[in-house]
Amino acid sequence: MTFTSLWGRGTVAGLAASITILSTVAAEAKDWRGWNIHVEDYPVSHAMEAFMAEVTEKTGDDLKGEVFHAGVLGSQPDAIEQLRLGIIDFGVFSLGPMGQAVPETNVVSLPFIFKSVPQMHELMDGAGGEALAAAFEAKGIVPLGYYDAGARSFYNSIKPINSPADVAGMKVRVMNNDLFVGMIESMGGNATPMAFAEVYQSIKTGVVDGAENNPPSYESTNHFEVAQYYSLSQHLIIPECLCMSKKTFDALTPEQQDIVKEAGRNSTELQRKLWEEREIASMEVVKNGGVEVNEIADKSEFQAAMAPVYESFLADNPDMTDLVNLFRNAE
Ligand code: BDP
Repeated sequence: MTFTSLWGRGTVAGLAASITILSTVAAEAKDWRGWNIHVEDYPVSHAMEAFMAEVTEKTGDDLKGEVFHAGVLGSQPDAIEQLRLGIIDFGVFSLGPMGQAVPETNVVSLPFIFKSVPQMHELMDGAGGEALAAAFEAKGIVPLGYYDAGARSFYNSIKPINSPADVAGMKVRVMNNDLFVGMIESMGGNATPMAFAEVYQSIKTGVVDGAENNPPSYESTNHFEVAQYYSLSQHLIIPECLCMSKKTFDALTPEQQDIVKEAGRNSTELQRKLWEEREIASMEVVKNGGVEVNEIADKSEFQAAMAPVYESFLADNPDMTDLVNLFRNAE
């Protein structure tokens, strides 16, 4: 007996075979898609690869996936939405742009909220991370660990920045989040929210005068070639999360979930080690590349100038006062 199927004419036996093949494919877990904005040779990238490899190995190849580096799966705000929908299964996200999707995470994007990077780790591994967990979950995101992203400082193509007055009149690129626009405006600068991938050209062509980032990102993107003044204001210490889509996570067995959590912890530990090494290496690269680096020993002028960012944030989000205080008042 013959019949016409979607695939053309065939036999009943052939149809049965096709159905078997289709159902076998459907029963197998789909390959995970990992989103990463950074180039392949970067602490985040190596740690994400290690995470996926550990999960695959410990689940006996049941869970497999690929990390897509260099933002090829889309910009960060888009990728966060895709993570929530389960189109992207995991990724490493700065909590800067995360604030648009999970507003509570905005507290870590307040300038100078952390006293130091070690304090950031302590808080995110403990009370701070716990306080944000439910907010993430409500938005369909499961944080598995907090990576290091050091401290962000200003760089530009015009002059060294020593005080907030030096930022006045400058066109500064910021990540997508109104908080950062407010931060630049509080110093009299003009903020331009823009995707990471567009910053190099924008500085080169004078669309913006500069931006702000940590040493590894300043170096790995070659922004230092077009913005040769790096002023160590260290105004933002923003953690990054290794995050999974709740859709993907919830579909796992309890054993698989444990493996994923453990791999998340291990990859976080690895990333923090790689980060320390890369920060030092990146500073060497930019200095050798002709960058003029200036320290800003006393940051109190910057702290004072950015105080209005807190005021307007608390005025807009009175319900987050306790959360802000939890971070701000921590020792
Ligand atoms: C880097 C972060 C990355 C951000 C980028 C930016 O690791 O997630 O997208 O800064 O400035 O430090 O956009």
